[in-house]
Amino acid sequence: MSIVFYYGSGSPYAWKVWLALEHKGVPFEARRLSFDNNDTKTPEFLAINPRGRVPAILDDGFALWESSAIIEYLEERYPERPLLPKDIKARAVVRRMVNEADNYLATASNELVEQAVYLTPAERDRDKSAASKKLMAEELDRLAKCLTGDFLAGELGLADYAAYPYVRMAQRADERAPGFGVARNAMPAQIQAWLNRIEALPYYTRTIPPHWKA
Ligand SMILES: N[C@@H](CCC(=O)N[C@@H](CS)C(=O)NCC(=O)O)C(=O)O
Repeated sequence: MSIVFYYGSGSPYAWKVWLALEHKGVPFEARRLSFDNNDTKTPEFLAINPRGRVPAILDDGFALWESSAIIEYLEERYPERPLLPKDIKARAVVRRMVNEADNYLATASNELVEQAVYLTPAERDRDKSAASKKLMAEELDRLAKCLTGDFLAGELGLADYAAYPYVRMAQRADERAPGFGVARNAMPAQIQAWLNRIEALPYYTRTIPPHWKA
């Protein structure tokens, strides 16, 4: 039986898992839950993830949530096409980068999205947004320094999938409310080239939030 992957369109946490699933090449069935319809709070879904959040997976009856835990599980359960390097120190570095993405990059990106996408123009706070843009710029500079090759930690893998959605969401914020996010051409050149490399992956288009394509 293939893995059931529960996601919400535009969730960076779910996007990370989707990219990891595609990288692994394991069969899975993606089930989209609507935030607007409160699909994450139905009794059926709460039986899978009592926190009522996506992503979550169901693998042969085993339910798991929290994006980082899901990815670590996938890596151990399906070791082919690894997401992490073999070397113990290189693995630790990737895990550190995942934590940095989930803590610092995510905070900056989520705040930008909040201002640009969820608030009305009248509710937006330029000072708050400027502070998040500054944080985002600092994080992008850190990431740019990691890009000595094509990908963040040498080979394409988890470090890239963990960071990509937050960076792309910061761009999305700018597309939705110009000036409230980070336009791609305002990002460091190395980051722009890296985004292009991720977006050239053969499975990338499948992972784009469906409502962006509508
Ligand atoms: N720490 C969680 C965060 C998951 C999360 O916050 N998901 C949001 C979407 S981005 C969600 O499902 N929200 C639904 C809700 O709050 O009702 C992870 O890494 O999986």
